Amino acid sequence: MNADTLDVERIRADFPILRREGHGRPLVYLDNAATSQKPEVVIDALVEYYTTYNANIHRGIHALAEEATARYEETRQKVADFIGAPGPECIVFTRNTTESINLVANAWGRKNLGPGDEIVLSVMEHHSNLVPWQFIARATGARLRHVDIDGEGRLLWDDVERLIGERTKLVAITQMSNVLGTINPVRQIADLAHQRGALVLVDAAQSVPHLPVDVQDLDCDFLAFSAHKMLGPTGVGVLYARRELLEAMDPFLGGGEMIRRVRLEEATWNDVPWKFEAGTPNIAGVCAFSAALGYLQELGMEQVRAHDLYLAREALRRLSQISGVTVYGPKDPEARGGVVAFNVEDIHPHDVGTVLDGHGVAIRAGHHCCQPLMGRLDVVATARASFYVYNTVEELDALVEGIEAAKRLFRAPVHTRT
Ligand code: C6P
Repeated sequence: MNADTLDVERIRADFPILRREGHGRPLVYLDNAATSQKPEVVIDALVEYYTTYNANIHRGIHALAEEATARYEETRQKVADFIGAPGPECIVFTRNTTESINLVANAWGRKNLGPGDEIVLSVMEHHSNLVPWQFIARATGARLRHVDIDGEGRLLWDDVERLIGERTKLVAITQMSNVLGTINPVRQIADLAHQRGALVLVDAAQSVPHLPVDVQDLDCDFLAFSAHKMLGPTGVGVLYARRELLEAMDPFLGGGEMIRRVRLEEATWNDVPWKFEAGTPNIAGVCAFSAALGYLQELGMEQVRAHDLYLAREALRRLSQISGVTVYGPKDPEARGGVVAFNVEDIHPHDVGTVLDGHGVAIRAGHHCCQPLMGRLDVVATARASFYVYNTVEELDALVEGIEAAKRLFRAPVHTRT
């Protein structure tokens, strides 16, 4: 697909923040893998909650509480529909992807892992899909194995086949790398893992916002993502899990809402998914997430993907024409999402980021919470531009201009006094 598929000018008008400037220039927001901006309908939905039906959920017997509960539970159904889950009971609301993965590591891992068992991860994982497994491996005696990548940042299939074996209990893998942009063959990995008796957790923090994702097509057992990367509010995460797994798992956090009956010395648990939602959740955030899902559904996830692909292709083309720029990840834009990590020869990525910021261009620079991957790429850090539905090719030109400016600034000849 070479043409743009979204009416980007119309979309941009829905995002109030895009009207502001960055250092006196039009804001060019290319840090969407960190968090996306929010359309007016989402901001309005937050205000609507607090101004018209603010109440705690599942507890009250008054009209406001009933309305808040209904809207919260409607969003659960909408999330289930968005990812093709069989029903709302498979959807647990958390704070973010990180908490969703920690929930599985604790509630499933502690019960099901022991010495000699193996958890297969990859070297491209975000810290959120590495550190929780390190905790659990230490607590249970399980062993961590890591699939390596090739020179273009794709998983080594030989490693996948070699490492997923009889001892593997879980494969936990990202569907789209937040650095390389690589889209991993999750369905094939799930088929192999299931043949060998292991479960599959998908870190979908970057994929659900950018690709059509159907958990039944992927045949995954767990899938985690965050609302804030897909036009929704911060503080709302999702864990999808197969119902029978949720039912067999012990709770993660204890407190109000997750119980059926409590005595001084013991308690029994609520039904799923509420068994995993202890305490008052982010009601406003969940209700406003509904508006974000509606917005994306109206655009169409196929079109969102096509737009990302269009920008990724254009970005790769433009960056490859700048001397001294190294781009990481697959060369084929079809094999990646709208994330482009790069370095400029002899200039620290933080300096690149600072110069770009001066041009009004917001990117991320650093290790992107992927320190092992940085080690594997043999870099300390990278710069990273990441796109979403409101970005344009003109903004890519601003990115290129900023990189050229950084090169001029940092490569200027050093004058010595004679
Ligand atoms: N990556 C980035 O700039 P949270 O913070 O829990 O919403 O998402 C964590 C997470 C997990 N997996 C992947 C693949 C991710 O990209 C992220 C978040 C951001 O790349 C912030 S570090």
